Amino acid sequence: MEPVLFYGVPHGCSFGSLVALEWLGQPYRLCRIEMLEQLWDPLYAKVNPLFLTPALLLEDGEALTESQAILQHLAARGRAAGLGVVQGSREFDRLSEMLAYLNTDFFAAFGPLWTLYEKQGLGGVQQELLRQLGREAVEQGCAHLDGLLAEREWLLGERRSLADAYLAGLIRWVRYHRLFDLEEGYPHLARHVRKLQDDPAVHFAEAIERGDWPTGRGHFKGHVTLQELEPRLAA
Ligand SMILES: N[C@@H](CCC(=O)N[C@@H](CS)C(=O)NCC(=O)O)C(=O)O
Repeated sequence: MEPVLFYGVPHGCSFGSLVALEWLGQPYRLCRIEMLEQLWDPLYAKVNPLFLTPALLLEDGEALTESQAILQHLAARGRAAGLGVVQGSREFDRLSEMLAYLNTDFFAAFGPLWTLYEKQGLGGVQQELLRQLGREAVEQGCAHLDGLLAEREWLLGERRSLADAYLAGLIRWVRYHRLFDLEEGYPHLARHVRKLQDDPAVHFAEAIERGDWPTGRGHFKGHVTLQELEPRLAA
């Protein structure tokens, strides 16, 4: 069977891997994980014992976890789609560098805001502090990305890479947490986000998250449940 991406809803960072699969243009399936469910199916431990999404089930039944590893893996498969990078090349290093930045510093900037979203019973001062810490960290990240995009069409230069796909997922959290309008302080980043939002793969990923069943470019072969996948999961 084709590789299967386990993607999480709502608002998962797996969005970037969904976009990447559409850009790649090779057959794949999806398995939907409702992240707000109190107890995830214990079977998911065979996919990721940390109970996090995304994860990519490979053809041989091994699961690959961590967005950065999944996106690097997809990039290695993506030569025909113009997304491939050869390990050891400067392009590969730049992709690793950008994915690492997005997956650590930029992702973590939203941490206080997710804590605020998830934790019950916080006092007003605690809530205010978390919001302020999150907002400041995200502002810093957006300023960095805006500076890069002032001189480039895409995050890595003149052509798109899977770092842009990953950013398409994370940057939605600015609006979700009602932080600020990108158009006001970060015009280059805002331009980039508008371009990504017009991308058919981004429309496809949004439709998948909403629960519609779009066809995409024809490489998406449908959903499969965790139970259906059980015989394929490595022990
Ligand atoms: N380092 C991991 C982090 C993955 C992660 O935090 N995933 C979140 C969604 S963005 C998740 O699955 N959360 C499940 C939960 O909070 O229960 C990666 O980059 O893939």
